[in-house]
Amino acid sequence: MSVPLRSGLVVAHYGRGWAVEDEQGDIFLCHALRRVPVPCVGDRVRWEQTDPGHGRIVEVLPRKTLLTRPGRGGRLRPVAANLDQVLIVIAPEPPYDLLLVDQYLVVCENHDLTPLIVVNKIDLLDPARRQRLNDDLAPYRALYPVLEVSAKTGLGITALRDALKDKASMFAGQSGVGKSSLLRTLIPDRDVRIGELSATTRRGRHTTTTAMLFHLPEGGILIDTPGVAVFGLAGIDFRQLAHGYREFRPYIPRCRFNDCRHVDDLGCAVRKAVEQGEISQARYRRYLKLLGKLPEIS
Ligand SMILES: Nc1nc2c(ncn2[C@@H]2O[C@H](COP(=O)(O)OP(=O)(O)OP(=O)(O)O)[C@@H](O)[C@H]2O)c(=O)[nH]1
Ligand SMILES: [Mg+2]
Ligand SMILES: [Zn+2]
Repeated sequence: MSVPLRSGLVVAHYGRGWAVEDEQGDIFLCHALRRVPVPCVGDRVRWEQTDPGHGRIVEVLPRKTLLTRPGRGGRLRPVAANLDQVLIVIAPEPPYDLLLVDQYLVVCENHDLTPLIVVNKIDLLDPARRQRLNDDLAPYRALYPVLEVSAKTGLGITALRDALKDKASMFAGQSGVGKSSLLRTLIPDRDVRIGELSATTRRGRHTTTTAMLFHLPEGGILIDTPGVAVFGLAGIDFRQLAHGYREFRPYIPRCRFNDCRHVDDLGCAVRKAVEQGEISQARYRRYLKLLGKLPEIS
């Protein structure tokens, strides 16, 4: 006798299993049939119960978007599915790395994900740091929403809440920028504790060790991730890299050669725009650095 399949949402991934939430909000620890694509957080699945609290995923429903990262043997591993937007979190402490920010932005631009830049720990800004932050972020403010917040004082949290409402969002950013702290200001305490309990491992107490999905009280979902460069530039070629620098786009069709890499190529309109101050030099320098990191043949 076959058991009817149930609908579920993958809310976490542990070593060998996935936590699947059913329509009542109950969680089941599941494994996946070998023939299904490797599930990830945010996946809508069809599954069947095998034992109390346990089950097996038999189908992963088609994904609206899929974020991947490099895995073992050069293969891409799924990170999160069905996202609308990525919140790239930086803070005055630990010092931010704009190359990493650009890398996240390039990935978002090439995966149909809306990026938002969130500057947390704004309470730590003294006038000198404020000046530096403003200078650094000027090219970004012209391209993307930038939200300034403090998980500690609550500053800017209402605007953040509004930006998340009814969307599927994920945090990305270095360890220690305050992603989990922000999550705690947005989600009822009870839900966060349950999530953390089920993610308990032998590693650091506060550091997030696995991507985990939470429901926002106002509607929408938010995925907290561990603070590592989760996506890298896997699967991005030089054209996608340039496309990921949004401000380059109007110039790219005007380059003389259609395989222009915008370095020292003859008749490069992007480079000319940099020289004429129409494109930020700092962003262009970071583009060159990331270009240098791509595999030779791309
Ligand atoms: N001053 C200040 N400290 C903050 C703020 N937000 C978080 N912190 C502190 O920053 C530290 C790291 O916060 P977490 O929320 O664990 O950072 P995370 O980004 O989740 O780190 P990982 O899970 O390792 O990726 C903690 O000691 C927090 O108390 C803030 O707005 N202001
Ligand atoms: Mg965390
Ligand atoms: Zn060019």
